[in-house]
Amino acid sequence: MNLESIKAVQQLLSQPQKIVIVPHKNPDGDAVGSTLALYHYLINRGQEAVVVAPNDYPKFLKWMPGNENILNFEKQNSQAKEKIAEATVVFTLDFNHLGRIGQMQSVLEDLTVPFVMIDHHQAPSDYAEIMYSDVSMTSTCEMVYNFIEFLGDVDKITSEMADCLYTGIMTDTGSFKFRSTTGRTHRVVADLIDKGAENTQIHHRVYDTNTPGRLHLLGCALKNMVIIDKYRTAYITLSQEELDTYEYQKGDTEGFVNYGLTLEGIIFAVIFIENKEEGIIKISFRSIGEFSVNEFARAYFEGGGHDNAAGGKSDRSLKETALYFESLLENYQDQLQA
Ligand SMILES: [Mn+2]
Repeated sequence: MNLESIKAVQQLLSQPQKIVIVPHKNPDGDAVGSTLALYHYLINRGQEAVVVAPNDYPKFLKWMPGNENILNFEKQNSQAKEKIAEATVVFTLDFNHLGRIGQMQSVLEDLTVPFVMIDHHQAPSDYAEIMYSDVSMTSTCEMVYNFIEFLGDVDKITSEMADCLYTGIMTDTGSFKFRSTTGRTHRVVADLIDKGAENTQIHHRVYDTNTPGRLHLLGCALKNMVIIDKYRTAYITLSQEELDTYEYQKGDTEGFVNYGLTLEGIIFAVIFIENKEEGIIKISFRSIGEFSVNEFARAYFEGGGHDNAAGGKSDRSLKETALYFESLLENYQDQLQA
């Protein structure tokens, strides 16, 4: 974050503001953790602040301190709209394009108040007056830690904030193993533990939350896995019928895509999940090393994300999508073949 932006934030926060903090739609651990940590920080500074999430998120994220104060734009629509209408500043966290917030997009686009973006995804759009955008960062949570440090307030990080920030760094780094993880990341995490983050509890609360249905769905997903050794690729399909059979709940397929990468020699893993209600196939891409799934998702599946983790979608049927995907691999044989 450059000096000019830091000064601009300091200027904003030197006055009492009504602040709305927004994560992306289908918020993950990093989105919920970063918005709640910032929420606590701003409240502790004497600001009025509220987190408005575009929609609901999984139960394994609902233990975080301050969770009960998050407004769900879908379920508490009039209350959320009221808060947004009163806002004097909007913080958007863990996304960089207003298309990522679903029905909240048009409401936020109508605002004329300053926006502050804190985000680590590629290709930010230019809706925010103040931008802290850095694709080298593991997570928005690590950036919120930095943001608080830029403002000279690291000593004001409470155990509640530490719990939230730890969660987002942990989930966005696959428990500190993804390429973006640096020595600095570990120093931040170490400091968060010193400040009271309950690391063992957090791992347990986020990861040890399987239902029998989810484990059976995982079994089905693994059985469906197609391995294409030639291109060091593995992909999974899940049909709506299979999801229904195992009483799919929102968030149940989280992390399934990563199983492909646990196979020796596989560097590209994908999951295709049928969504009958939206009439699309939702896709997650993961890679190890140089192969950019961000570029792949952008080129063929109306998506994007990071170099090693991206999302996308398809309007074709599940079967056709998988066949189309397979046909694309030979375009990348120089990168995918061993
Ligand atoms: Mn993130």
